[in-house]
Amino acid sequence: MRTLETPHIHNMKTKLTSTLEKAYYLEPLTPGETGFLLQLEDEPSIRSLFQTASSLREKFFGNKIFFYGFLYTGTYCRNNCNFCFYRRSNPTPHRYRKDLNEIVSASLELARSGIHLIDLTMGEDPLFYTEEEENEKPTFESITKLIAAVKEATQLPVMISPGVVSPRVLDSLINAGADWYACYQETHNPELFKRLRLNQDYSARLQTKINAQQKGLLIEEGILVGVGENTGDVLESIHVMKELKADQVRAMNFVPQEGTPMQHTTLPHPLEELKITAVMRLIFPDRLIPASLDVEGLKGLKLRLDAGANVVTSIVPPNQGLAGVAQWALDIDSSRRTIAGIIPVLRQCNLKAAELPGYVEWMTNRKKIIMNEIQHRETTIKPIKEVLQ
Ligand code: SAM
Ligand code: MD0
Ligand code: SF4
Repeated sequence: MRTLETPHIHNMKTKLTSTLEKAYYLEPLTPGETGFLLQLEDEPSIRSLFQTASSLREKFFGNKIFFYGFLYTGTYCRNNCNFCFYRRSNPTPHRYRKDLNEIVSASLELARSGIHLIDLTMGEDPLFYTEEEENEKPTFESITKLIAAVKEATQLPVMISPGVVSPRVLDSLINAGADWYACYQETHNPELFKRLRLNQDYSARLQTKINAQQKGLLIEEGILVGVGENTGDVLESIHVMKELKADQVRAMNFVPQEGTPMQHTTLPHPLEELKITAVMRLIFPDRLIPASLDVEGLKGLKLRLDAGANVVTSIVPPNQGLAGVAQWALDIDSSRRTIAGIIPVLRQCNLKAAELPGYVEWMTNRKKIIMNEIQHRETTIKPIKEVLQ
């Protein structure tokens, strides 16, 4: 039979099939193979990548999806990250500090709607640090009280995203009942980091995650996509995430923000985040990988689930003056960032909401695995170049 397929296309297809097969049977991929997948451009190949990612999710998690409620408790920040709407120098955002009662009642609303975890996220509010330095009061007291109150009211797992904090603060967060520490490096290229997170210390940020993990918190690591990285940088990030043994890993496409130095940056192609998400599922088949509503809202959910994500994040209760991060308003007050909004999309994907005990059981098992693994780990993470030598 005659075929129009050139030898080059034929080789590509063979390479794709064998790489995806390897991943499906849980054989580790080389950086070359991972880079090849990240650079796929034609639709049929990307579709095959997504199918393998979804099959791996099914292998490890069945058809069950987890839900995270998101509460941006305060939008004041001492930092000046170039990509962030809430950077100190931006006069545009509405700044607020929600009080304990408001957050507890929003948490209860989320809990009643059926979410599995409450993510308490905040800017690095200058008030937290003034307390620490000037009064030597128990640091981050307002946050620890908030964690304890939310836990008591909802009995749900709590994730906390306070930015870089000291070991002493981590201890207080744990004592208050935090289960997860989320802190995204954005990139694992220290030069690019410097340009994104102005005047912040690359190593201190990474070290806080290692400290949190050693103290028994589950950790989330993430990258920002479309901020000047290349495929090598993404490979480096995947390598560090592997070494770090992060329990939840994510990629989010950059959303340019009004009033920031990066407001005119060209938008990344929507497929970029999705390809990285799918590749993460291949490399980290047993981990949690978010489909965030904070980038494209509800309309972007199906594709993220198709790419192998298994947690819907950034579910925000409507009409309470609570903001998103990358999308401060999108789909919030129209009640589309809710479980009721999500369920029809899940149905289209043949997926279902997990039960809470299933989520708690995953966390318990993962804690056991990680405690065992990190006992035998070196405390410094070497760049991929050194590992490959
Ligand atoms: N202030 C804490 C910190 O920086 O770790 C926690 C909140 S921070 C706003 C959470 C994450 O949102 C950032 O690490 C970044 O990955 C993501 N993010 C912020 N601005 C974004 C944007 N414009 N587009 C996409 N993601 C963004
Ligand atoms: C999200 N807006 O899940 C949230 C945020 C912080 N832990 C998470 C980036 O998309
Ligand atoms: Fe502050 Fe976090 Fe935004 Fe950076 S990303 S400016 S630390 S809120």
